[in-house]
Amino acid sequence: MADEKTLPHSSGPAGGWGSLKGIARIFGETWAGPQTLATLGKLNKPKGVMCVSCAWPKPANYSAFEFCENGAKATLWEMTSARCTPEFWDEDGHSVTALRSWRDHDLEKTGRLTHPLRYDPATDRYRPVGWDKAFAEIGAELRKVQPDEAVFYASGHAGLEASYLYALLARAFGTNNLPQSSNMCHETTSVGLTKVIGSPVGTIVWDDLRQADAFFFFGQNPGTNSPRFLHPLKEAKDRGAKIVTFNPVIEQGLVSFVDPQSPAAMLTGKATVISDQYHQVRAGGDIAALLGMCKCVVEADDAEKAAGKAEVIDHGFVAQHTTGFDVFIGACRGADWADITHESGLDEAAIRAAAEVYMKAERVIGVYGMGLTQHAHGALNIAMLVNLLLLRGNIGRAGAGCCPVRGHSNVQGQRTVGIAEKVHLVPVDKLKALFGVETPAKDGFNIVEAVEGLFADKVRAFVCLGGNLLRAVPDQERMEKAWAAQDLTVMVSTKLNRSHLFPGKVAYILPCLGRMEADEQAGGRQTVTSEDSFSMINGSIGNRKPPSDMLKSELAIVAGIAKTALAPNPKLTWDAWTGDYGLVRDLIEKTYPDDFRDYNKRMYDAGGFYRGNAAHERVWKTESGKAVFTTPDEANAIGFADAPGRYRLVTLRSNDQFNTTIYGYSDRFRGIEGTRDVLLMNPDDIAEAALVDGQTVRLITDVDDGQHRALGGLKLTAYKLPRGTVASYYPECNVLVPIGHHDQLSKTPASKSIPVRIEADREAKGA
Ligand SMILES: Nc1nc2c(c(=O)[nH]1)N[C@H]1C(S)=C(S)[C@@H](COP(=O)(O)OP(=O)(O)OC[C@H]3O[C@@H](n4cnc5c(=O)[nH]c(N)nc54)[C@H](O)[C@@H]3O)O[C@H]1N2
Ligand SMILES: Nc1nc2c(c(=O)[nH]1)N[C@H]1C(S)=C(S)[C@@H](COP(=O)(O)OP(=O)(O)OC[C@H]3O[C@@H](n4cnc5c(=O)[nH]c(N)nc54)[C@H](O)[C@@H]3O)O[C@H]1N2
Ligand SMILES: [Mo]
Repeated sequence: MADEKTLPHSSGPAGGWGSLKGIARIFGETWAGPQTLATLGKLNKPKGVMCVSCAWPKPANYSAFEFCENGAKATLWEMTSARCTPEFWDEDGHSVTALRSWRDHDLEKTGRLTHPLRYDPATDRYRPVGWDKAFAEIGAELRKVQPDEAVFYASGHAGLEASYLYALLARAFGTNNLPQSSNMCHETTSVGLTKVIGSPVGTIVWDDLRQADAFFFFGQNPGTNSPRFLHPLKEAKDRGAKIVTFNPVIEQGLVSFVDPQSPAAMLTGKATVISDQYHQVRAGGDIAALLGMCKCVVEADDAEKAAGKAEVIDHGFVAQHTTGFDVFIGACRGADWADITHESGLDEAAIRAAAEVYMKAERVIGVYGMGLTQHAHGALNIAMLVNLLLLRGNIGRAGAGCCPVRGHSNVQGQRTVGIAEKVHLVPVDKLKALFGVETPAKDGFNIVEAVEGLFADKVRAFVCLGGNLLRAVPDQERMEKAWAAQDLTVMVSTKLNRSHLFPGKVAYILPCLGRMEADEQAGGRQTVTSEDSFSMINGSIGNRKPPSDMLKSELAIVAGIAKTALAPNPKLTWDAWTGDYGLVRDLIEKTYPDDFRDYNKRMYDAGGFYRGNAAHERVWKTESGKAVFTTPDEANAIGFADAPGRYRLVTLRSNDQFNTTIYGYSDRFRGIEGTRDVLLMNPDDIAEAALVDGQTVRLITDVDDGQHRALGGLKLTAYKLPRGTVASYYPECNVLVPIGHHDQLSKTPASKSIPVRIEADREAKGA
């Protein structure tokens, strides 16, 4: 192994002064104005604004500044003083085709969109258009296609009110084609976790964090993606809890943290060590690592019982609450350490050490993210983590449970209120009774099916409530061609992005208010609500002056489209709903009475109100009515065979991005500065492949399906990674992901292990 000191590394702990510098740089670049500080001060507090970044919960006992480095960046990025006005399209070099060579960062940096825009094929530019004209044409175009030829996508951002109406619009139009960003993300949880514990969402709440004795992190990166999580983790460490991490990449937020809200810590620079153990598992190796840990628990239980001592497995819980136990522990006993260590890339002692922490802890929380969900056998990854938790009854009791950390600020909530492609998730009878709307009997498309539908010419119209779908999905190059062949594309957006640059035959960009902005309607200033990772519902009131007086709220845009696309129905009172979102909340409460009791009254409760979760109460809404032990039928999660020269590519988020929104080129926690065009690789792998650190390489997808997928211009960078695992950034790598490479159960694209080959890139500049 090369000298570790020469490898890129973090410039310091997570949080600390580095995070303040990160915020200050975006502040300088966007010049969001001095009022910004007042807005930041209101973030995530009752009657304030709920952060537009991630879905991490808001504590009831909030501190003076209840935001993090990346929440502040997202806020400043949205509040930028830059404007992308209609004049932008008059400038030289600003044709739609020319803009395709722009970087994601530069497209969004043009600022907030100010006017509704219609694509003009004659000049290859977008031109301003009035709202009424836009709605009239969008409605007319939608009515020309068959209901199932239209798709209504949502990125997990819009509030519960707009989302509920969006789902209603699609169903009244005649389709369940309601894919959502979570189809690329935690769909594995929605399907996989439901299969084993009957819950599509996490089971823990804020109090559980305070009581847990140990946290096990699998493939979730709090330092970058949910930084406010670091505060309860620091508190946990201060009271002696243990943290064990499994991740192929050393992520600084899981190594150490300086609380930027603590003057003492900031002045002394005293960092809290986060992970007591850090295991660099191979990409896709968690099934084996978890099997090894379970094996240790089963063996320890056998030994203690033989010695007449207390049991290690919670047999009372297992007997009362679970199925599949006997077969599963048989598989644990029979598992071979040579296989476990080969597949996980970890040695036996490391796995035994992790199991020791697990067995000593009274209350354990299992945390996970994209490192488990975005694999060909992602659902099995989740089932294996659940196996470990179930062995000692670590679900549905105080201080214990399963914690999938969700993505967008309302991604979970959109699913709760009906943005779902599967009919069995829809309260069909309620929609009929309330609106006379018949839900179509056929399941709609998820993302993978919608993309396949585009390739097969079965999708003719696409409406996007937020997001940057063309940049986020697999097989990006094929997708761009298919996308532009549609009859209609409609994007409800705040900023310009690559998805706008492949307009359909009729194409609109509809600019909307951000959550920070005052949303004034006939009934006065409106509140929107969202649901976080702990199933808490919070109200959010924007107070900033909108960047243009031409903007409409997301809800008003949904209503505008509905009024022209749907046949008149006196029960669909779009204007009244637009005037008063409280009426929409009443409808949500009527549709989902158990979840949203006293919705309008409780939405400003400190920390939000709890929607409840059956698994949290040990009620298992699975087929058998029990929690399920799953015996693994796969040795790893990758879904392809290993072969010489074939690597497992992990696609990463940097600390300077929110999904396809690229704030800048500083991934300071990983020591990568000034570029995103890198391929991280173990130094011994570099040597074995006869490559050289620093040279320019090209990745080729190693799948034999008749498609050629390649990405060049990447600077090879020696990095501390497990052998055979390489890493590069998302979304740049999406040209490499085959649409058919996804979780077997949920169809979540397998973005965390893509089979690739690596070649020297002789075409690249400077190669
Ligand atoms: N600032 C910021 N915040 C965000 C986002 C953002 O882009 N920027 N995105 C939001 C969204 S939509 C989401 S879904 C979440 C995503 O948040 P996360 O779930 O944290 O997602 P990633 O950063 O993609 O990947 C998580 C980790 O998985 C690890 N990993 C990769 N493969 C494996 C594996 O096989 N096993 C294990 N154990 N680990 C593996 C990676 O090294 C990485 O550290 O964050 C949300 N919050
Ligand atoms: N290879 C690879 N691919 C991935 C992933 C990965 O880890 N690796 N992660 C996947 C995941 S987890 C996700 S969630 C998807 C993300 O996919 P998307 O959700 O589709 O993408 P975002 O980048 O979040 O969308 C950014 C755009 O949203 C718009 N926007 C921002 N704020 C608002 C708002 O308030 N309202 C509206 N209407 N629009 C707004 C802006 O125009 C901005 O350009 O990508 C997935 N793709
Ligand atoms: Mo996500």
